[in-house]
Amino acid sequence: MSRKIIHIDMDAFYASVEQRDNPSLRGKAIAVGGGSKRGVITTASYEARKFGVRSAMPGFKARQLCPHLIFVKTRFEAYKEASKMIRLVFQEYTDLIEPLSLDEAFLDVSQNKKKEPLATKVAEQIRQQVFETTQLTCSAGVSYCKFLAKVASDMNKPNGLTVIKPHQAEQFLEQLPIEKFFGIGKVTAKKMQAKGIFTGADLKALSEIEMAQQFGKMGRYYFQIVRGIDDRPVNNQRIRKSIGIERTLLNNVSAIEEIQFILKELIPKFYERLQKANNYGRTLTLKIKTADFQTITRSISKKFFITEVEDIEKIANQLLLENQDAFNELRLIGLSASNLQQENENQSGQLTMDL
Ligand code: TTP
Ligand code: MG
Repeated sequence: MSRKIIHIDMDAFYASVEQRDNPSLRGKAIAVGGGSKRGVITTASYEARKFGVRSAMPGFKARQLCPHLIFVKTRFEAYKEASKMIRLVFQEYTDLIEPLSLDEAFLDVSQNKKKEPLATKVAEQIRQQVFETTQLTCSAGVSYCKFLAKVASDMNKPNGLTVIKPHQAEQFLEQLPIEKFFGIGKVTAKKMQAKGIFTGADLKALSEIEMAQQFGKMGRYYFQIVRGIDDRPVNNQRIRKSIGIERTLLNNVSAIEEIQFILKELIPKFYERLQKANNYGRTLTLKIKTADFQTITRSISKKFFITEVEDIEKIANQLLLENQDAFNELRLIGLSASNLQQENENQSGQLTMDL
C-alpha cells in the first residue's frame, strides 16, 4: 500500500512572525538576528532574499547586499508559540507527526482523522487552517515518501503546494540537481560535482558498490533515494535532548593553553551543528575524560538561548578555566548544548538519523 506523506514548512518563518507582529515591517526587507558585530542572520524575509540575503549569512554581508535591510532581534518565545499552534493544527489531521524543527514537520496522512482520501486536499486544508490560526503562510510537499515530500515542499515556496505522484518520481529525481537532494549536504554536493555528478541522473549512473566506496555509509541511502525508494516511517518518537561534539585526542594533553586551543578549534564545528539543527540550548556542558578514564562534566546555564558563537566561546573557556583543577591530563574533550529550544519532553528515545 502506498503511503501519503505531507511535509509542511513555514515560509521565512522567524521573519514572517516578526512581520505579522509588527505591521511596520510588512513588505520590507528584514533580517532576523545578525545585528551584532560577528552575528549571522537566522533568516530573511522574501523581500530581502531578492537581494541575495540568506540564512546563516553574516550581518555585515547582508547589509552590503541590501543597504536598506532592517535587522530585527530574535524572539524565540514567539516562534515557539507559533510552532505550537501549527502542531495543534496538524494534530487535527493525524497523530503521525514528525517535527524536524520549529517550522517543519512530516505528517503521515494515509489514514487521517478527517477521512479525506486525497492527501493533496488534506495539505490544502492544513495550509488554510495554519493561515487562519497563525496568519502565517507555509508550503507543502505531498508524495508517497518522506524524501520526496520534503523536496517537494521547497519547490513552490512561498505559499505553495507541490505534489509528486509515484509515476512522476523517477523523472523528477533524474532532473533534480544534487544539491536539492534532502540528505546531501553542501560538502557532499561539492564532492559530487567535482566528480561530474550534477543531477539525479548522474548519481543514478553509479552502482550501489561505487556509491558505498565513494560516499561511505550514506552511499546506500543515496542509492535508494535517487530511485525514489524511501520506506522510512514518519517517526513521532523523535527527540533530541542535546546537541554536541567530542574529540578523542591522539595524545593525552595537560597544558591548559593546549586544551584551550583544542577547545577553540572544536567550537566552529559545534556551532555549525547547532545551526544545522536550527536548535540552540540554554545550557552549555563541557565534558572531559581524564587520562585515567574519569568523565567530568561541568555546565553553565543561561536565562537565554545561547545562539551566538562569541557566547559559546566565552562560556566554554570559563568552564575550562574554572575547572582546570579537576583534571591533570585529558584524553577527550567535548561540548554540548542542552535545554534546547526544541525538545519534546513527553517523549523518550534516541534521535534517529537526521535525513
Ligand atoms: P527554514 O525553514 O530553513 O527557513 P525559513 O522558514 O526562514 O524560510 P523558507 O522555509 O521559506 O525558505 O528555517 C526555519 C527557521 O529556522 C528560520 O526562519 C530561522 C531558523 N534558521 C536559523 O536560525 N538558522 C539557519 O541557518 C536556518 C536555515 C534557519
Ligand atoms: Mg521554513
